[in-house]
Amino acid sequence: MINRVNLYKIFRDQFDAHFNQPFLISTGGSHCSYGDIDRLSACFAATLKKLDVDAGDRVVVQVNKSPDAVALYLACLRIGAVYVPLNTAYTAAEMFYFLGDAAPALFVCGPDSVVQLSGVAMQAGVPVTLTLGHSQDGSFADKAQKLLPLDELTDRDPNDVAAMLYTSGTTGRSKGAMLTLNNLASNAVTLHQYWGFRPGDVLLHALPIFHVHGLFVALHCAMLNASSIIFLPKFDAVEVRKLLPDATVMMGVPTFYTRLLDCEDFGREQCKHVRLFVSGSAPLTEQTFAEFEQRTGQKILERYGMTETNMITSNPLEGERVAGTVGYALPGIQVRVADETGKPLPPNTVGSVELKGPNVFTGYWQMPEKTKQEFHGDGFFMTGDLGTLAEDGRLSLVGRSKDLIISGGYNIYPKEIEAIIDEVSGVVESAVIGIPHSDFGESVIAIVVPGKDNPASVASIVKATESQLARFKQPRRVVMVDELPRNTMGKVQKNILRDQYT
Ligand code: MLC
Ligand code: AMP
Repeated sequence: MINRVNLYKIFRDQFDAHFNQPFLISTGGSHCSYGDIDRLSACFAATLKKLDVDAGDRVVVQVNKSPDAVALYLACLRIGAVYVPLNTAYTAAEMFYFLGDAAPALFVCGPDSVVQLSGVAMQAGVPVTLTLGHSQDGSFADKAQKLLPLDELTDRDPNDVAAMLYTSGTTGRSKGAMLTLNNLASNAVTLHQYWGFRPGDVLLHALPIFHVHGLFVALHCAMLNASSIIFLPKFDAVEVRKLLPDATVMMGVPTFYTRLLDCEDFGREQCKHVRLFVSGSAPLTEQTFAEFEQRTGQKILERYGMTETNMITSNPLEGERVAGTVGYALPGIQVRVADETGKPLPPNTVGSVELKGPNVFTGYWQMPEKTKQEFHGDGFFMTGDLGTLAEDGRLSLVGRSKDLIISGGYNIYPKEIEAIIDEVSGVVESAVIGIPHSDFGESVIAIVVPGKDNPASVASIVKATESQLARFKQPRRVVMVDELPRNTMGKVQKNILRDQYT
């Protein structure tokens, strides 16, 4: 018989002897302790129940980073609801898709967007929309204040879904990756141990909490360790430099590290108490790794993960951290580099990176066919990344078979942007590519073929992308050309475009 569990309880069991310990320390120095978050999340759990949210129901959340937002996540875990966080940069058009697809029992948004988004949510069939904070006008937190905390935790099957995170795809349609309690718990426990979390660790947290990196990797490790978190609303190099001396661990995307290196006075002094800098979500260049070591004396630990799988590989805590590699398969996870049939390739041969383990998601929400396509018959999940495995099992990523741009750690799927540009009157076709960018790693540009009669203008294309896409996805340049380069099969040769426009 499978033992039923509650994910919140797994974390609370580790921090309940530390209720007085500061949990989330805000920039001004005020903090919310582990005891405070326990009470607040219990009140939020009561509010969810009062709003008829049950175990298995989805709760879509698009709010700024705050202790209340963390409490709402934990409240969902308490009652077994499925937490669905969304990037705060998404436009109303994007939100309409997510809300319609996720069909949540509740949508929680920010006060600035509620006027616009409550209409969108209603159109998408969402029964209840609320803001989160204490607005004195019936927000989620206001409702919570009037209720007694709900201490009872709802046990669930470890294979039940705990969270759903949207990830775009080669089809251009975002897919909800369903992550189970076991996916999240197993990865959290593994990372906590692998990265040697210890008493007294303080985490500097400047990542957004709507993605795997900031929400699961960072928060879960800290909670399992009853660690304090210096909780910044967003990454700001000046602020981070100021607060780093109080931290022992920082996690970030490569842009965090290049931005710190851009600060002339950044160096050993600010990092003297930090024992671990982790980088992931996008490739860390060998140059950044080397410069960081030279300036601070610290080797950044690079790890590799994905929304569908949480963390897959990591450079070692104690052994050699090699620039340009993402390290070894984490304990309990099998990683292989294979050909298209799933047959493992000899060491140092480029192939498809695939994996199997307790961390691998259970499927895409309401897309069983799509889910099936991403797995081999033997259960290995195809990441869409290309890599090589060295004899000793060290993985290096060398590219991607999926058409994906990663900008500042955000994934951008060209197909989604091309579909919008192709709809503009006077456009024949388009190709969206990523070109190297010193700050974001990659930057989006669109190459467009206008029609001969009544050709589209750059302004009309910019207008269309502005109204429909989050700012980070909008092309930073639109280039008009007569035709796109194609191979003999008629496929657009994006590699030629990348070379030409880099
Ligand atoms: C912001 N902008 C971006 C952007 N972030 N544009 C492209 N790519 C991005 N990532 C836009 C802003 O809207 C703004 O538009 C302009 O770029 C400049 O903004 P900025 O002030 O420089 O950006 P900032 O707000 O500082 O944000 C940059 C950032 C942020 C790198 C700090 O994007 C960030 O926190 N990224 C982390 C993403 C992350 O957590 N990824 C993990 C995914 S999980 P305008 O209008 O001013 O031009 C995953 C799995 C795994 O991948 O392995 O972890
Ligand atoms: P996401 O779908 O947002 O979770 O992004 C996952 C993708 O980010 C992976 O498939 C990789 O392409 C990329 N990624 C994550 N970590 C790294 C890393 N350390 N180096 C290179 N790419 C990475």
